[in-house]
Amino acid sequence: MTRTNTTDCNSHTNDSNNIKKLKRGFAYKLFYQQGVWPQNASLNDYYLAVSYTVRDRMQKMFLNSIRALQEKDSKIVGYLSAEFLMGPHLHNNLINLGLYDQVSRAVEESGLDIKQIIDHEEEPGLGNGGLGRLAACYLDSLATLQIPAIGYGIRYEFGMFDQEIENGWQKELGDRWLHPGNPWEFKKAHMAVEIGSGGYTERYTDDHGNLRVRWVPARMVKGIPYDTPVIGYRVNNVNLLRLWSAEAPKSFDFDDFNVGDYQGAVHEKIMAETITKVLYPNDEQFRGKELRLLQQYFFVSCSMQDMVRIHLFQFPNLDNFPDKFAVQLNDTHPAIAVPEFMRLLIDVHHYSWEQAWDIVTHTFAYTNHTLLPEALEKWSVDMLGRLLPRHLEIIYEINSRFLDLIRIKYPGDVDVVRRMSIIDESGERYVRMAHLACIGSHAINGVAELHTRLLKNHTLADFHRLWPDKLTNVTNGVTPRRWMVLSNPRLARLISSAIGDGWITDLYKLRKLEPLVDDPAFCEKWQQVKFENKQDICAMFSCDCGPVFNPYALFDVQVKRIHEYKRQHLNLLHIVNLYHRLKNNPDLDVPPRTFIFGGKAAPGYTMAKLIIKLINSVADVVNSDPDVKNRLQILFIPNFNVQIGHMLYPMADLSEQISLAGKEASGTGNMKFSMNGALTIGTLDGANVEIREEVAPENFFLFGMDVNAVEDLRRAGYNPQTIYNQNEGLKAAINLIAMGHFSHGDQELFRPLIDSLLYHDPYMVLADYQSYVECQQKVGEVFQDPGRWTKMAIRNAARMGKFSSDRSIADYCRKVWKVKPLPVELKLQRLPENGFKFP
Ligand code: GL9
Repeated sequence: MTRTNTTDCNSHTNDSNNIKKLKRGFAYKLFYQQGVWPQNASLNDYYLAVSYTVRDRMQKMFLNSIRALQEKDSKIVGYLSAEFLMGPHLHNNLINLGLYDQVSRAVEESGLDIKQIIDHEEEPGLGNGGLGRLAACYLDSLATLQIPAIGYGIRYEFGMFDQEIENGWQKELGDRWLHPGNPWEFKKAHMAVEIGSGGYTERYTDDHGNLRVRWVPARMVKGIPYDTPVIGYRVNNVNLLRLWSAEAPKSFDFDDFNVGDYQGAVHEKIMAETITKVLYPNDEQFRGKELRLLQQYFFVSCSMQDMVRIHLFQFPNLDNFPDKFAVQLNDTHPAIAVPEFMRLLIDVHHYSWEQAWDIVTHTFAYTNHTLLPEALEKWSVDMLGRLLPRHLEIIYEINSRFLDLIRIKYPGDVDVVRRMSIIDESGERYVRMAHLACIGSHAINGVAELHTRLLKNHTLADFHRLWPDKLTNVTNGVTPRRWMVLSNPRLARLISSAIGDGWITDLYKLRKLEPLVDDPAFCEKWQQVKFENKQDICAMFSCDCGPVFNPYALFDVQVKRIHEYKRQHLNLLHIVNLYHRLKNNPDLDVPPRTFIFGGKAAPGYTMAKLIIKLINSVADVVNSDPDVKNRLQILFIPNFNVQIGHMLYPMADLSEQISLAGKEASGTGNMKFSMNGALTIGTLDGANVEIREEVAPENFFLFGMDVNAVEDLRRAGYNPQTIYNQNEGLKAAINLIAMGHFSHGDQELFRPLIDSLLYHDPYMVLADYQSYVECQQKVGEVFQDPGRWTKMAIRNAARMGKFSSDRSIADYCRKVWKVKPLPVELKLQRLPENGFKFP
């Protein structure tokens, strides 16, 4: 597991030698690559010079990794994901390479500030939230566990929008992450592939008299791969993130240009390039947009063609493809890979249907990430047939063969046929992508125990009954490299000084912290770390005008996408209730609290945007009210992203995981908070259930209904108004909002939200309200006993072993992919003195 044969060495002379080389490297890159003198260089120039220098240090490992793959014929994981929310690269690469200290010294000796340079990086926000960030954590663990892998995705020109808050409302701005230049990617123009769309299919007889089908697309675009090396922690393995960008094929320009239609040529070019222009900012709300389907097909076809090419480089045919590649479908976004691979095998490589189906179903596995019915992807049959006529034919054939199987298995049961069909025929006809993914995969998994159970019993119950062994659980995890070592250096240092640094690659070792709850000196240091982390953020937000945050307060944090099922408004109702009580009773014995929110709302999700407005409106009133000064503060941090997450998880005392039970598939923020010593207030939802199991019930603030209670209440007929009428505290809080207390008397502004709560309350906010408020009361009491709180916090962190993405990836390797590590040796150390002799 440790890096072999590197030039890294702890000896002092080697250190100063390396620092000298690094400094020369910066100067060289600045001069030759950026082409500027130091006195004319911008911060961006320095950032690029440092990054290119670091990137060079990775090349040796990268090339050796490729050679190892070619020499030892080992299996590769192809992780297909429409989103990879990688976060900033420079800092992470420094940590994984073990170069952080040396580079920061070299930077410092060059007269620069490493923090400034690291913070300058524009993060690649190529994901919406949990799903995309999970893919990024998995790439880190794959490399660290020395599993050969390629992450395949889309190189969106505009990633997740930047969020600004204007007059309390969310405003979206385009994310121009590529604008300053991306030093981490390599364009591989020579590996371009061609992707078709539209057109028609035709039957023909080949030279051997075989009847075949071919697709004649109406349009072609080129897919260009951009490779970003993904480096493991202190190992030589470097994996690949290969993102595809769409370009018009050259022929377009030339043909049209020659006939004089310059504008037409440009138009075609623009149309082709829109495919990878922008990330859809939808949060679990499916919208059947044509461009989105094109994006999915584009990156999937590029990736499958790429894997086929890699395979045929080594083998004469595709018979043994599933021995060489395990392909994971990260949600249904890449599910079109099933008919696409069938098409490649049958139409291009001339396999029979049965042979092709055998290869396909041994290749793919599918992860489901949501139970929300409104999130399940279903494409209109008409649209899919128009864009991908051959794929629709193949889907029909898959479906017809599958339904034959069902009819044999369940004779006479027409209802099960209707339910399991890939085609939804209840109204306008749709292709259900989850069914396609299930049928085309050899393994299906949910992302937390509870989620998998609900998939088995509800969403995918028919499939589970048909194939009882196919559906398994792999609980999500997050990488402790980024989410502890990088983001919380104070805590990482404290932990390593107490138990050594083995925990970084074996998070179960954190267990060794447990006995230290009885070591007062250690507990005090633990508190000090948390306090300093809180001070950092207070320093950032202190100014003459705005509120100054009190680092002694309880930092109560909810950061995640804004969505009604995540119930940011439940949190708000508690805040308004607390404010109301403090106003009426200044002697109320509660600790000072700072409530922190962060998160983006999908631009078309009106209710989520209104919730943001409400948070900011309540903040305005509360923060400027002298009656609660220093006792109650609210902060909405704009533009929550990976970078801001680095700051927020380490300074939280309390982690809000308050979704309605049965709605959050897993959650991963919940894990990041606990690892960093925050206590959780949460429902029995997603991975909260397992977190509570690990940390023990007495170290977890549980409230609210469980899935059974939710189900019972819904069956019995849920009426939120009854609860409103019977609960004085709740009534007071809702009335304050409804009467315009936070909207300058405007009683209309928040009416849609209030009406939704009073007359529908789809996520049962009111039903869980009292339990939540009482639980928050308990939180406050425990916080007033710092000794007790600290012990609970240490126990939380100590028992987070299970939630390392290393454990998740080890599970996938064993249960799903059947792949083994391939340790990479550094055979090729440096370039030969006299250069290569080219073959
Ligand atoms: C999600 C689930 O909602 C989360 O509960 C889960 O932790 C992650 C990762 O498995 O996947 N599914 C999903 O569509 N999103 C998730 O976060 N949404 C976004 O990524 C915005």
